[in-house]
Amino acid sequence: KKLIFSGIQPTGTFTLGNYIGAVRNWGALQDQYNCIYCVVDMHAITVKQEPAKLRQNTLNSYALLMACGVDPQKSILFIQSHAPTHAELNWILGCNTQFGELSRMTQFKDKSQKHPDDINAGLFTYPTLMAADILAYNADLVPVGVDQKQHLELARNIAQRFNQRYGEFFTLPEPYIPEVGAKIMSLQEPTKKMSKSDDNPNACILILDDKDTIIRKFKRAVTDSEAEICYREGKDGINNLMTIYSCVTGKDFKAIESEFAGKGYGDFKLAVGEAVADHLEPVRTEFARLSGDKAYLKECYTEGAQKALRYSGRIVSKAFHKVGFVDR
Ligand code: AQP
Repeated sequence: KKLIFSGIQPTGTFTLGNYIGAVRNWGALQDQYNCIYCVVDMHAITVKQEPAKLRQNTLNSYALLMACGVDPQKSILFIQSHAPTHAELNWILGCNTQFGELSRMTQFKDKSQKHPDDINAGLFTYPTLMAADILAYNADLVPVGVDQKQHLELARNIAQRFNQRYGEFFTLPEPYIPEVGAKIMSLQEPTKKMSKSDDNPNACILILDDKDTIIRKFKRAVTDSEAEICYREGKDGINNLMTIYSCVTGKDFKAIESEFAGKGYGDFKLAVGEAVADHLEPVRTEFARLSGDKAYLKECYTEGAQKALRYSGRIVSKAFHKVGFVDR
């Protein structure tokens, strides 16, 4: 079986973008692949976090992944900082990454523009830690949204460089990007991706939003001045709503176009809102149940960390040996 690795930052509640582009696929892949998933708290501190909130968000994200279908009995599900192997391998990989490569990363450029008062070294080397997350397990496939494609390509380049320098060792990971929904856009600025850290609360649907909130946000979604519901270049707002509707109902664009032929944007937005809210209802219910059971969650993440450490420990020790460190 091929090995899958992916992670998500505990920077807040997941958005509908995180859910459709990445997380909901994680559960679906468990039967076909060996899966390792983690809450990447170390990545989260590349932008300022309030400690108590980060801890809470990390535990909530862990429970939320389970509520979205990740089963800790089938997959290894853990918290990144619990496996120090990631930080250890990060150092080795950082020494095999060029300053120029990191400077070209669009996420670094975007985030340093957004936080000009805190362009820290961790933000700059974020992609080497992400490469370490993946390479520490020699993962074959990495399910991500389109925005992470560039980081994944860098991870492949770093792995390749290491292999050339020290001999074949790391597997070159492939991105696993969904055909529809790999980039869900902001409801307020549909040319920008939907993001957890958007300042405008109407721009993103959080997967724990209640039904009324979800419907209200969709009603306010920015569209265009036409009146036709169809998927066409230039209709960014409608295209995004159609993508979302398609992802939660399974209907294709043709079917959606005929369903709403002759109807107005108001009707369509309401239908999308209701479909999303109904789709997310079981996630909200399961999250409420799980987050109340702290002891069980702790048992799951402790066991997850042990398995992750055992797995990555073997690979990282070999990488240390390859670069010429004395065996411990
Ligand atoms: N809008 C999106 N559409 C599809 N996929 C998305 N992902 C993120 N936004 C969208 C995918 O979700 C996974 C986890 O993302 P992350 O939390 O690790 O980092 P991110 O990409 O930085 O997500 P956010 O929501 O934009 O968070 P902030 O605002 O904190 O930076 C990834 O696989 C990502 O591709």
